[in-house]
Amino acid sequence: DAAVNQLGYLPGAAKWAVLPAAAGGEFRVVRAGSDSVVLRGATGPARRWAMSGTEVRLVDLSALTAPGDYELRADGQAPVRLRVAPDAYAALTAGVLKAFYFNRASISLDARHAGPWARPAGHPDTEVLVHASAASAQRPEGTRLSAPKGWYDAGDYNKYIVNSSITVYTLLAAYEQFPALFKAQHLNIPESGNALPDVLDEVLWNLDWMLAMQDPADGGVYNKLTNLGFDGNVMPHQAVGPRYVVAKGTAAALDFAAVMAHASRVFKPFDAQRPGLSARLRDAAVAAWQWARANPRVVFKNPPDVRTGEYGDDKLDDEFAWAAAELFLTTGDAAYRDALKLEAQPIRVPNWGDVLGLAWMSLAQHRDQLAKADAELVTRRVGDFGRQLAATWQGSAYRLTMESANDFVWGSNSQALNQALMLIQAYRLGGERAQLDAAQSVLDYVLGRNPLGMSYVTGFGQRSPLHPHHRPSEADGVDAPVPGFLVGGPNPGQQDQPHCPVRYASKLPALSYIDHGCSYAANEVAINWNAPLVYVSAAIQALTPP
Ligand code: 9MR
Repeated sequence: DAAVNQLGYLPGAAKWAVLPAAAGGEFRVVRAGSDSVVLRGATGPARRWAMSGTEVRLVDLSALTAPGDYELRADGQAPVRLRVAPDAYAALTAGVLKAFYFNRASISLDARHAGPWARPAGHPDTEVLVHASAASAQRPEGTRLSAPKGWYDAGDYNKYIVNSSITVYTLLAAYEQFPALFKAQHLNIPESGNALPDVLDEVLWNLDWMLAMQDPADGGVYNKLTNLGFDGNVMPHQAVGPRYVVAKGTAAALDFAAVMAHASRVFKPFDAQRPGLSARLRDAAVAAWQWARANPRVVFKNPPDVRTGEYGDDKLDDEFAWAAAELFLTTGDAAYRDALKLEAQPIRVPNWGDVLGLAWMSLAQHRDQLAKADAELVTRRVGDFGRQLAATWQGSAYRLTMESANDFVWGSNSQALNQALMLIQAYRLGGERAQLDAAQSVLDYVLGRNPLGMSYVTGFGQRSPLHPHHRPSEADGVDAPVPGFLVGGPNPGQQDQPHCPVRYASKLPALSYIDHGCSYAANEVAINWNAPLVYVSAAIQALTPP
């Protein structure tokens, strides 16, 4: 049957639907519940999409601009619901941001804010042990420190600096670029109604934890706060094993420096509400940077007794460049501009282990602070990258930027969304419509315009994951999963096999998915996957012409 964005489309948006090859001939769009045809045309030619191995036909429904509920009909196909609405993604942006609240450590979620997903507090993290790998003169092995709050990383209950960093950056960048949208938003979190926009309150919950992960003695930053092994399927308050801070590292210090420098700028206008916060964030950034300069190759590897997520990364050039870019923009100190070596830096789609794209993104946002030649370089490089991604989209049988098997990694949905994020940076510079339309197609893809006909966001869309790999969703006794979480998505790596007793139906990149709680390789949730969905959903809502 036809695959469409299950949350609908904005009136002025590009609107693509995908039909099976069998649906050659005419398509019709009718008003829901009637036979009155409002749009008709020929379906596109059948083309094979290598990512799913299937032949598909595209349909361009962009001419459908009047808000309303419709049905898409084609010969031999069941009718599919289609919605056009000026607020198509408002609930999504809020819901996907609210998921961060649902993943908060160290706080009980009460029914007023969490509804059926209310739960007792877990992980106070006020008595965290110093692991042997993190021991120092001032903090010997086995002594305790306090590092409460923060978000659980994913389906597990651990907190990782590297992954928190790209997550916080992406959320703060969404606010920085689209402040009006977020200022008008009401998330119904405990801080709602205070002087800060809800998104900033939510981010502060994690920033407070991150700050506590810095050793005040030397500016170094611990990689993670974790149990020794993953917990079983229990609720947070039942997961009471000892917690450790584990090894400082260069990637953690640089990611931390970048995020703190960025946050220092974003929170600056709120100095009256949070006296001293902006300066404190900046100072934390500088101290972490200095530690990294003195310790430039401390690559993190799990110590033998620690078996939780590693987020190991032995390529550190991108982290250096990102931190330098953010510190330059925050302090104006030319030494950071020199350390950045901008001309030599390539541009790529960002992910937790490759943060270079985030440097380009911040530099593009603050072109006015750059020397003329740098500003031109940024405009050209970001624009070219956007054009390249848009060209891939244009040539794709599925109208998607995900055209390489290499895109279907662990967390492929976030790879798609980070492609969209880069497209949007380019669109903001040059206003080339194909870049916005390509980003829209990515949003469509994660919301149902995909070969499985799945919206990959819990609680959103007609068919969405019911069994995400997310301990609270599995252990809370509520049928519906905790809402607003994007699952990782198709991943032919299938690293959860054979541990997960359920088999995948296919090894093809875009089909390699199962909606099962055991599937940590395709059906887990994670903060760094939700964040670019917040960003893209907000950006599309804010940027699409009416
Ligand atoms: O998102 C991470 C992915 O890029 C890695 O390939 C994978 C294996 O190392 O780990 C993923 O991150 C997981 C983390 O290690 C622990 N918490 C859950 C994360 C999402 O699955």
